[in-house]
Parts: sequence; C-alpha cells; structure tokens
Amino acid sequence: MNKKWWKEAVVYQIYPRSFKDSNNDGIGDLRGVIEKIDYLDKLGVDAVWLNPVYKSPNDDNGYDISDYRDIMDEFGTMEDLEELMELLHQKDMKLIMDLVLNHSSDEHQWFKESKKSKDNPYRDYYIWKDGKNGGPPNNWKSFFGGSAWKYDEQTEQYYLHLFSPKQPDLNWENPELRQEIYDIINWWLKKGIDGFRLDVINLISKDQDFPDGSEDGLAGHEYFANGPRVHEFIQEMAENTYNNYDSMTVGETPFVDKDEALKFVKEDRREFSMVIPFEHLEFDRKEGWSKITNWELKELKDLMSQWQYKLQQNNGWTSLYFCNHDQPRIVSRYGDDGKYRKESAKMLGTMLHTLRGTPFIYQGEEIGMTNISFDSLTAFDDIETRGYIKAVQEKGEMSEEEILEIANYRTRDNARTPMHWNESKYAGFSEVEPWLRMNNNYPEINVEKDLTANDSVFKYYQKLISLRKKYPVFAYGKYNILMEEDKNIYAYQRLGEENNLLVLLNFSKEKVNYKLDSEIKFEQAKLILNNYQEGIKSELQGSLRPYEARVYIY
Ligand code: ISL
Ligand code: CA
Repeated sequence: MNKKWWKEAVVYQIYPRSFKDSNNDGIGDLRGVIEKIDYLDKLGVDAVWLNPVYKSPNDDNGYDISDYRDIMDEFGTMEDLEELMELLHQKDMKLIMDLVLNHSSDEHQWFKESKKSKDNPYRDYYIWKDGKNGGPPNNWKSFFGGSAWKYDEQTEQYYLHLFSPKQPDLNWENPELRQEIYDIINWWLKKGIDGFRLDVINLISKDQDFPDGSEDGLAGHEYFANGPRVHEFIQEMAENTYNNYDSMTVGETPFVDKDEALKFVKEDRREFSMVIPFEHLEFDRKEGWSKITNWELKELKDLMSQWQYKLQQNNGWTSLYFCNHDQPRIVSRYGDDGKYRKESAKMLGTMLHTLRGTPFIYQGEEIGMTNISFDSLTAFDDIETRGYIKAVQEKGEMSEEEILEIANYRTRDNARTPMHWNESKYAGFSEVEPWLRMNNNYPEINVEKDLTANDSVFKYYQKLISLRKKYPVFAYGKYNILMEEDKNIYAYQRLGEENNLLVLLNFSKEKVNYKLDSEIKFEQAKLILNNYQEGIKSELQGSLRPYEARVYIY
C-alpha cells in the first residue's frame, strides 16, 4: 500500500457562510476562519476544505461561480484567502478548495457572451439545443426540481442546467473550454492550494445524442452521470494540472457505486485521490424525497463492507463522511439527538475514523450539533428544499404539515445553521442576526462547553484524531468484518503490519450482547477508546451499552 499524506489526514470541512462572522454583518467570512485556526489546530485536523468562496451571485450559495479567480465580497478578499492559506501552512495544515466545473453562474462572463448569439465565440462553452415539439429538447430533470432546460428568447434555443437555471452546464466537449478550466486549476495550484474537492465532477460528460431518460429516479441521469467521455476528460485534466503536484483531489460523485467509484480512484488510473460516495446516505430516501424509508443496520454494514473490500483489493481509496453542507445532521438521522446525543455522536464518529479511508468532519459535527426545525414552509433558505416543496405542492398529494415534516427532516439548512461557539446571543457566531436562523439549542451544545467538559464529543474527536496519528493501522490496516449477520452491532477488524484494531459499535438504544469468534487473539488487547466512562476488559463475549463504541488495539 502506497503511503500518501492524504491517506493519513483528517479533513475538516468549513462552510464559510456559517462558520464565524468577523465583521458582524451576519455572514461568516474568511477572517472569521482565520480567527479559528487555533481551534482547528487544537482539534488536530490536517486539512481544511472550504466550500466555494469565489465571486458568485449566490443563487446556490457559491456553487454558482461568476469569476473563478476572485473572492466573493461577503467573504473578504484574495489577500484574506492568501493569509488564511499561509497561516494554515504554518500550522502544518493543508488548504483544499472547492471547484465547481460542471457548471458556472449565468452571470459568468462566458455565459453572458454565450447568450448573445448563436455564432458568438463563447456559444459552445455551454450546451444549447433546439426544442422538440414545442417543448424542451428532452425530459432530463434538474436536481432542484423541474426541467433541466431553460428557453432563451433571444436566440430561441434551450440551455442545459442540471441544477438551478442560474447554473448553466459547461460544455466539456469543447477543447477551448477545457483549456480554460485547466488554466484556472493551475492558477490556484501555483498559488499554493493543496488540492481540490471537485463538485459533481462525474456529470461533466453528457451523452451527445441527448436521449430521453427513464422516469425512474432523476430523469436522464443514465445519460449525464458517468457519461461516455468522463474518464477521458478527467485524465486529461489531471495530467495537465494537479498530477504535477503532490495534491489531494476529492471527486464528488452522485450515482456512483463501488464499481464505478473504482474507475475514478484506482491508483494507477491517476484520476482522483478519492471520491465522495452517496449510497450510505440514501437508505432513508429510497422511495424519493417525500417519504422516509425505514432501513436496517445490516444494509449499511453490507454496503460499507462491499466498498471497503472492493477498494482495498484494487488499490483504491475513499472519503469517509456522514455530514456535509448537503446532508442533515447525522445524530438526528442515524443516531439519537435526545437522550443519547453524545453517545451516538461519538459512536458514529468512531465508525468514520476507524474504517479504511480519509475521514471528513463537517463543522459542528465535532460537538454533536443536531437538526433544526422550521415552523413554516416559507422559512427554508435552501434552494433544493424550496424546489422540492414546490414540486410536491404542485402534485397536491400531501398536506402542509406533512410537507413541513419531511422538509425539516431533509433540508440542507440543517447543516447550514451557524456554528455554535458559545452560549452568548447568536452563539458567538456574530453579534447581529445571522443570515440563517440559529438552532436554539446552542446554550446546550457549543464549543466553549465542549472544550471544558471531559466527556464532550469534541474531546472524543480529538482523541480519535490523535490515535490516527499514533497508529498507522488506522490509515493502512486491512478491513475485515465480524459478526456479519448481527442486526444491532457493527463489528470489524483492521489488520495492520504492527498491530490490529477491533471496533465494536452498537447502533441501537438497547444494551446488546456480542460474541466474537474465538480465533480472534485479543487477550492482550488494550481498550484505547470507549464512549462510556467506566472501562471494560477485553472479552470475546459480553455486552455493549446503548450506542456504545469500543476500539481495541492488539
Ligand atoms: O444535496 C443533495 C442531496 O440533498 C444533492 O442532490 C446535491 O445537489 C448533489 O449532491 C450535488 O451537490 C453539489 O453540487 C450542487 C450544490 O448545490 C451542492 O451544495 C454541492 O455539494 C450544485 O453545485
Ligand atoms: Ca461577515
């Protein structure tokens, strides 16, 4: 197994808009991040991934970029970003930027030109098509609801937007556009950026026949996800840009299973360091947005195992995460945000930091932040939630209360509420009312409290990270599942060169018994981590308390 810095690293994701507001305008900013570098250092993370900070009209909070070489006014200046990078580097932390290359903003200079006329030199930077039978060119749907095509009166053609109409898709078939993109990437690499998270990067190659898609799931995805030239484009990009540096690249890849994933991360293909998988967060969404599907731990165990074995057998790597700016808070979802909030937050964290891959922590996860609850359908900020609300309202099959309940469960706003630093008004995020409502449990759940309490989620995460630094088996050990059929416990080993880990995770609210194979030689095993105070001996058989997590080394 090749050693790489990014295999040993723990990444911390910052959503700058909600992290820390330094100038009290209610919006988090880069100087706010600078103020908190010591906090990141204390936690012990090795790299920071910043959500997009480029110039943007913010139709989708920065995922609609109007200038790839400039910083959004609300967030600060290029000097602030450079200072942040230098200060992080001084503390041995890397800086990973978020690159959105599948689409730009409709306010990008390229699109302004492209719209002007069919023979504008920038026309082919985007995907323009004639309509069909008085409607759009095909039935492809946007991730945010409705058709993925928008009609433009001036030139009487439609353009493709897989996300909002203000996020027109770039035409990667055009070599000039591809060169522009490589120039942008190289420009940032030269500045000293250590890597990129590449937004929906597996959507860049569209089937050039643009056929109608099946209506099962997001219509058209079989023609725009993992499309015909996707690997050719990525390899060309990699060769011309980041493969010339010791950088980390994380491809965000919806509609990718373990086999598709391997094509992006198999080391000798030199495409990405790792991908961001989705399948482990889709169990409760199998019947669509508007219905919460019940699911079993066994499904999660099977899925994780399939990915783990596939990638370790074929020299591939992955990211490990439960939370990001698109996902509701994991304690409110796979854990318990009531009585066992701390226990379940720690248990879920244990899983992420002990599987084979690179763990990603999303701001607030390290103190066990929970979902919020809005009391009206108009209170949501998230463009995706607003799109779905509109779509289900148009169908007319659900009551307002039902829609509100599901929207509260699913909304990306759950992750985007401002970070809780302390118990003062607005939680030390800002002195004025923030851009998005605070979660009102901040007097209970905040960084200041977690820094003092001994049994805090923060302290536990700190320990997880420090263990990873101490024992190479955390990064490089081979995964091996145990007690495969158990309904409540996820148990596995990591088998390393110097030592092995045994991980026991109780996903239930009940006390449950475990029994390990007597072949496992762990009489000498040392319990190095436990989310309950009173320690436990190493035994082949015993019980786990609600949401208990144990890590043994032997
Ligand atoms: O957020 C989702 C599920 O709740 C996804 O459908 C999401 O839109 C998809 O994973 C792509 O996400 C990325 O690209 C989007 C942007 O809105 C997301 O914030 C970003 O992470 C468009 O750029
Ligand atoms: Ca601000």
